[in-house]
Amino acid sequence: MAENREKATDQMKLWKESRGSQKAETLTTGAGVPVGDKLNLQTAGPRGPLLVQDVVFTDEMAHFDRERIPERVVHAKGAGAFGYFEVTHDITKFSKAKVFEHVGKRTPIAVRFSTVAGESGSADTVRDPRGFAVKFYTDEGNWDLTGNNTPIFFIRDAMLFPSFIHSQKRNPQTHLKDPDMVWDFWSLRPESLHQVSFLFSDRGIPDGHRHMNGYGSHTFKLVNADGQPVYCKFHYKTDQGIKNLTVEEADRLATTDPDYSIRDLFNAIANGNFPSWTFYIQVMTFEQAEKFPFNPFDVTKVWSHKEYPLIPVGKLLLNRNPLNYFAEVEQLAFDPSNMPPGIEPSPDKMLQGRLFSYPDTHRHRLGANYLQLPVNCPYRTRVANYQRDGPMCLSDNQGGAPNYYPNSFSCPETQPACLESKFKVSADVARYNSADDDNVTQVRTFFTQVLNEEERQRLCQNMAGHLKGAQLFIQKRMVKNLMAVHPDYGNRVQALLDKYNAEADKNAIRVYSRGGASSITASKI
Ligand code: HDE
Repeated sequence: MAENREKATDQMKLWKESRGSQKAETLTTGAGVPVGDKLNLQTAGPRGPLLVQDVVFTDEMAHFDRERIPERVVHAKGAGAFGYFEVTHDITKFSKAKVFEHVGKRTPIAVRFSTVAGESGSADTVRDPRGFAVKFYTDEGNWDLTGNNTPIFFIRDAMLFPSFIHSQKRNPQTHLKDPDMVWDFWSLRPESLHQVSFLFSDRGIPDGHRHMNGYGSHTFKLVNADGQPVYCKFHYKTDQGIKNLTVEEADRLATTDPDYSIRDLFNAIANGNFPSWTFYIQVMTFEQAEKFPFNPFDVTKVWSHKEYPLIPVGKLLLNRNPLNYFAEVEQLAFDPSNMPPGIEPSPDKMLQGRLFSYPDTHRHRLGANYLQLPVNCPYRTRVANYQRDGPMCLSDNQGGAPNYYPNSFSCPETQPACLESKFKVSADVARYNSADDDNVTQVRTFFTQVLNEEERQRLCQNMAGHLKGAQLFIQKRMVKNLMAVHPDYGNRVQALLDKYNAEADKNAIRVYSRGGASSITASKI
């Protein structure tokens, strides 16, 4: 059996083999001073006490005490890998970005896949959206397409994001996941219906990270060399084919192999079975956007593929595992505001909110100089600016170059060709309420046309199986929202809830008649 172990399990053995007959390195302190003994404290006599001068010990222990950095506030559990993006189709008429410069051009990429709500030790096979973030190390700086495995999102106004995430994480008192919180928020915000329906469908539990699509989700802008902009969406479709786990299999794996998706990705790449995705865009002109029947910048909705067909662009391929998880995955920092010339944000309120949040969280999590870390630095270009100093400055800090602008002493200059495209805005400043921006039409299409009968059944079962944990008034509000999508959707979920609630009542009666103190009607309050 030991002979047939998978690559991920054999990492230590393979590491040793890779060293061949090389002589063992000299063990040192963090300062590079050779260490004579790494097993025994320096003590006064065999029974102690310990001497403060044992710097071999204090150097080791003090560093150990500081090993953990804050985990990502969302998307904490993840797997990463490296590879390249290759252009297969010319889209220079839409974008001047160097990454799309010519067919055959390859740009190195880093990708991180993740679940959203769980902590960094949580199980991979939970029902949750999956993060699918791609960093392109382009000739004109990094482009981070920080997407998910769904083309849509739960909310359309960034103001709601912290509350939405709180509702999916742990109860502030019990520190437990709380179905009341989850469904209270979702049922109060019907714009989440589309994503919630996707989430409780089969695609809510992908079979590892290789068998799912990725999406930029938001509407972006592409700008060509003549300065002409169009709106666009990004899609990356798995070449491995879509595969999802059944609820039973996912539950089993959550206990037997909670790191299933990390392991699957690592082994596939280690075995030379490199996963790839075909990269497409959808394009919408500004004129089309004006006449569009709904807000084209609403991330809770998709653009019809019939009216806005997928245009092939290239391929993403992953062919290298991280050499060190902490250095290359835990410290990997994505930021939707990293956009090289030719790619710009649309007015999407969610995207605009993200432009602030990501670099802000990185400065907290990794420090002000996080962009100097090897995995984050735009190594295919040279950073030249007027930023200096800060903790953990890893570079030469731009040496003797002037640190103010303008100056008279040879300095990095701006490039007018790289100016953002101009756009007109004329509107009253206000806090616009977008809660009722048609929350049901596309969900109805999803329920009635995208899913087949068996998939609809599983969606309702999965949803009711979770919603049953919420209080009755929340269940009712949610079912009312589903009714607005389609009576069949609402009725099916209600019928299942009735069954579950009756069973719960029966169990409560049993407990009560055995002398349990809790009220039979407690679940109905
Ligand atoms: Fe994120 N999100 N998000 N998100 N998100 C983070 O950044 C945030 C949203 C996504 O593998 C955080 O580095 C706000 C949509 C991925 O490292 C944080 C809003 C989409 C990852 C953050 C959103 C995403 C994150 C947490 C609403 C899909 C993991 C740690 C305005 C299109 C990236 C971090 C990785 C991570 C904020 C909504 C995808 C806090 C404020 C929509 C894949 O900055």
